Amino acid sequence: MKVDFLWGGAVAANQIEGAWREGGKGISTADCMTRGSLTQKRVYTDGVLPGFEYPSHEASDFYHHYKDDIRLLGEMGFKCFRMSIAWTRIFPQGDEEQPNEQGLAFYDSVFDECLKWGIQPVVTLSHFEMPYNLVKKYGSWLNRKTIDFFIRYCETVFKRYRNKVKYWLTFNEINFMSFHPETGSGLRDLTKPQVYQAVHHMLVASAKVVHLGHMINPSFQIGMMMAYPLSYPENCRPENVLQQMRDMDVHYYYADVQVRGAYSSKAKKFWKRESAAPVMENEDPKILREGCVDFIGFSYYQTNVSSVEKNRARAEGNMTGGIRNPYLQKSEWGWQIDPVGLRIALNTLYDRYQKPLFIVENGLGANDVLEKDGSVHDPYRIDYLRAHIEQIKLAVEEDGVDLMGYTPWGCIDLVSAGTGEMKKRYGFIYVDKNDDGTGTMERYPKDSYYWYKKVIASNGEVLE
Ligand code: BGP
Repeated sequence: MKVDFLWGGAVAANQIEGAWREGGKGISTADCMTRGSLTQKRVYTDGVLPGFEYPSHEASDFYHHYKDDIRLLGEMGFKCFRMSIAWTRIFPQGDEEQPNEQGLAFYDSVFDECLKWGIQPVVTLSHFEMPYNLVKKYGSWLNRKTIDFFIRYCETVFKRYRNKVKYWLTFNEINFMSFHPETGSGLRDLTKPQVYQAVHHMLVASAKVVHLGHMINPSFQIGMMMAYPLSYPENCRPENVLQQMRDMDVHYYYADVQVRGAYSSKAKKFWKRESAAPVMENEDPKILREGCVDFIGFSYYQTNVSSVEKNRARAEGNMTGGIRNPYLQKSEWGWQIDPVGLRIALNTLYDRYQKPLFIVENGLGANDVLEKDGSVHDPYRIDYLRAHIEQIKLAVEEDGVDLMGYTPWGCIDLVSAGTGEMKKRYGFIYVDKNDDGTGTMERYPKDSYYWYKKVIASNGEVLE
């Protein structure tokens, strides 16, 4: 791997910070998401209501533990740390003229701590949350005004952290953001035209932010972030191959704009077929053209199967489920594990866009056990990550893919976005916090912590 390969891990503010009302923070959409489970969906309530459990309110309490947490990451040898800024710490209501200094000061300290350990922050500007007030008062991304509020927030943090942060991502998993309540847009039950409209506003916002960031600091590297649920045709039946192409087109819709700076001809056909063309301003094509990203960040957890056949067995997955693949094992939460698929994903994305790639999420959610002596034995996680890193190396070294870095998801245990559970753990670092609210919040390195430390130290050579 390249000498400057960015080995690290990833988290998101609403899933790790807690302290939902401290430091002047406002209520975010993520603060209104209840706890769920594999069988019970999380609910987005109309504000924070009595009688509901909201896991983001305390989460893993990174807000009060960040120094120790970053020290543990530093001791593991992290080169980078992907995290997000909670928009509501900077603009609590979203529509203020002036930012909240306490929120800005908090992230100053977090970044300083990272830099002290030689860790580059990789910062997501919007990870599954936004000020609740913007949803209530303006209608979230359906309203073009939200673009301006987002720009004001991004300009504030770009200027403030211009010498501390080099790597930025605009919207987390933008291809899921507008459709699923757990992704924080606060929008539900949208019609097709509304979906395209909200997405258009987000794409314009993303492009404007990329352009602005480059003006503020030309050495900023600003990427997009998509979930990449690669799908395979069920077999060589041409209709299934065509279906696979159609299933992937849904995801390329976003990346095509963010990487190439314009909607594809196919996207325009979608609008026509569905009578759902978004309303655009005259300047929008120019904005999109001038706001192309520097790199492509993506999450990769599992693959799906595409088929026109009915009644296929189903599998769970990241936001969307899919058809069961008989060749693959599943995680405890039913996600299909496919390391070779990651090599295919890297090749496919690189062939299509010829831009540097960054795997900003990957990992295994599992129910870990904290032993009496403080150890956590997670060989399944090591196996999962090892198999994926082997495929990454093949993609880079054998296939020539340009890959910037790798940040496995939830490097410190945190709240699951999909289910709101703590027990669905991804971390190298165990957080003693249970779904029933018990636990000391103490941190414990798992076996995978010591394993990944060796992986980083050897730049991916030692995987045993
Ligand atoms: C992605 C999100 C993350 C994260 C991850 C794992 O969709 O970007 O925020 O949570 O998936 O999903 P889950 O938490 O549902 O296991």
